[in-house]
Amino acid sequence: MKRVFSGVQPTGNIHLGNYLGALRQFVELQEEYQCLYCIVDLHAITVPQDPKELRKHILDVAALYLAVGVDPKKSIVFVQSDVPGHSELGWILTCSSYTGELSRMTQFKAKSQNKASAPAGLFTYPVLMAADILLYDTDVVPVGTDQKQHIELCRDLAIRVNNTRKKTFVVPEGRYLKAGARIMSLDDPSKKMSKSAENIHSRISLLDEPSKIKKSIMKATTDSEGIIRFDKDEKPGLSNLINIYSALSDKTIDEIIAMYEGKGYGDFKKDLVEITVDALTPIKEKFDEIRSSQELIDILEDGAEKANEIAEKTMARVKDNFGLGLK
Ligand code: AQP
Repeated sequence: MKRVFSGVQPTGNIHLGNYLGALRQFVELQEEYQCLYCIVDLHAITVPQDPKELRKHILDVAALYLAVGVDPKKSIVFVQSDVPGHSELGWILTCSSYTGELSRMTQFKAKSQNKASAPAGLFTYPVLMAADILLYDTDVVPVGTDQKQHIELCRDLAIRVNNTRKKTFVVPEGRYLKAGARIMSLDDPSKKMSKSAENIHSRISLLDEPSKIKKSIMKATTDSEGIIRFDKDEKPGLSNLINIYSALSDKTIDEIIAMYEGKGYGDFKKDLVEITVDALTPIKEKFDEIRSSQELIDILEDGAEKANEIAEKTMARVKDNFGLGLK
């Protein structure tokens, strides 16, 4: 059975971008692949985190995985720092990477912008992400298109090591959905929707109350033309909302535009609020059921054990091919 790996940082509550770009694929893929879904807490500490908040977010993200439909009987759900192989392989791959290629990563550039000095972890973050993926001989990585450059780096590292040593890694492929692959911020559609953006109305979190969803959508930046049409360059705000509408309703963009011919942005936004609330209400209900249960902890402990079993096999092969340790 081919293998899938993906992860989400526990840096806040999962938003529509994470859901539509990545999580919906998680659920779909577990029917066909052996899936490992990770809460990547080591990535979260590339920027300062309050320890109590971080623990809370780890459990929130884990509960949200289950609430959107990840099934622990089919998929391995675990926390990254519970598997030492991630850090170990991260270091080994750091030694196979170049500072030039890492300094070209757009996410590093964006996150270190306007900082006198950026944390080194932010710089090496894509290498740890490559380690996460390669540790499990992953074939497919379901992510949003914002991660394309990191997936390319992961492939380059795998190919580089395979070409300079014995074949060590499976070279993975990224998997990107058409609708939802890149959801933009509601207040500034030139930026991607993000958990850590300051303005809470820039995003819709999966756990938002209906009144907050309504406020965020009704406030969302559009334009003054007043005609509902899809044009990412001329009308980025409205096009982003149409994209969200399409991803949540399974209607095509053309169908949506035809439905709103002659109607105003107000009508469109009101319907989008309803569609969003309808889609997120069952997720929130399931989340509330699971979040404080012992079952959640048991699932994560069991997941870490299974993930470790796979990781240890890969690490034995990697160490052997690199000549590390005594055997
Ligand atoms: N706006 C987005 N549209 C589509 N997909 C997205 N993803 C993130 N933002 C969007 C996808 O969600 C998965 C998990 O992302 P992550 O939490 O590991 O990190 P991120 O991409 O850095 O997400 P955020 O929300 O922007 O977090 P912060 O603010 O903490 O940096 C990935 O598959 C990603 O592609």
